[in-house]
Amino acid sequence: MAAMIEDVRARKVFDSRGDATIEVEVATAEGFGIASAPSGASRGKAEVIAYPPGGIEEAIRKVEELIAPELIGMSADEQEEIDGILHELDGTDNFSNIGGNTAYAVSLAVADAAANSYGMPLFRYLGGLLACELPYPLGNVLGGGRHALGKAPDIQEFLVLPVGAGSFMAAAEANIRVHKRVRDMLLKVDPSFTGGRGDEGAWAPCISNERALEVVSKACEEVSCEVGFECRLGLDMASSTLWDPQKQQYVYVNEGVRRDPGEQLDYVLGLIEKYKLIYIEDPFHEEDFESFRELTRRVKGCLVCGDDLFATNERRLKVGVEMNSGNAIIIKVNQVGTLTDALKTVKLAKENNYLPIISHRSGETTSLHIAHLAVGLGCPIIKAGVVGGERLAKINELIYIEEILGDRARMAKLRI
Ligand code: 2PG
Ligand code: MG
Repeated sequence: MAAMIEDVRARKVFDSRGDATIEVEVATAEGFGIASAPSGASRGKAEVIAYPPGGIEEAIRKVEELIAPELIGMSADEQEEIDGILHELDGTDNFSNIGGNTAYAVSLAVADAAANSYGMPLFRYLGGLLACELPYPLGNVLGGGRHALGKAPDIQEFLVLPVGAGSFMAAAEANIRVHKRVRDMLLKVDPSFTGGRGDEGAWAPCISNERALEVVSKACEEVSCEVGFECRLGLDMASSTLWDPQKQQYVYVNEGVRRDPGEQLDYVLGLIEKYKLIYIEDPFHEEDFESFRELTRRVKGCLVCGDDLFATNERRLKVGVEMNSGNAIIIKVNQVGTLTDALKTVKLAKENNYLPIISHRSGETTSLHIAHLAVGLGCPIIKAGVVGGERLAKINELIYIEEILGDRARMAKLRI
């Protein structure tokens, strides 16, 4: 049995913020797999708990003493069973016992090991021979919020989506061009700009939200003309980080503005119209399914995406589907813990015309898995950042996947 699990090990490594994270290695009879967990700075309340009470050390112990003995002797292609065992061993509904990041690293390392044991790239193992569609990269070029310090914008991410690109390579190049153009423009509008960047490699200047929107939208326009296809603007407002539940207001600290839910809706509608936004993520806080529904009803040609709102959780997406809240969903596997859980959410999303967007986290390692998940699971968009080694690891892997798919490679269909 090529994929029979012979050993499972865990260790502490570091992510792009320099924070400790867990890495798991799975050895099989004829291969191996390895995965390390990313981590978020703007985490949703509905996400699973990242680590057990004793932190990473306890997580490592649990992999070696509790999880490894159960998995050894199983086949790494029994993904669903293995993910089920992780749930059983944990015994809670939020992975607070073994840790969601522990579950994530084991689950992904198992999938990685199965693919490797059968001599297949992970995307093909997951998606079969028909998995030939490359995602559009949604790239963070300017940002603030929890991902930066000082007087950077309150809005967490200003993003570019190169919707007209004919190939992944062209799309990646366009995003890099916009990122560079934004820097050149910032040098003119922010005298204090030092070239500082936030956690995901996006520029973090001391300018207002509105000025940032003007800069990025102009950069998108210029680059669109140069490359000959459309690059559009999007935002991740990460609104749960702005929301003050006591006052029932969104607090834009640097801008010095507070907005109640009605004003927030008007503000967001105004931004979508003025800047022709193609994408808006978490425009409202994570419990406000109603405002998501209202916005989705009132806009055309814009993806209204839930990140903290759904937390990659099938149950929460079901609520969204019933209420028509949003039309796109961020998929971050470590928000739910295992690959099987995330697959169920992706399936439900597709059945209900929610566009699934596979996503990195603000704290990343150089793990490549999300590049493979995008193609293997058929996610038409990947949110992976534009520059920085841990971001480009995913982009470069997709360039490689595009190459090995050769003539069969094509860009995903975007129905927006
Ligand atoms: C987000 C992410 C990634 P974090 O809000 O979408 O961009 O941030 O990983 O900090 O949750
Ligand atoms: Mg988000």
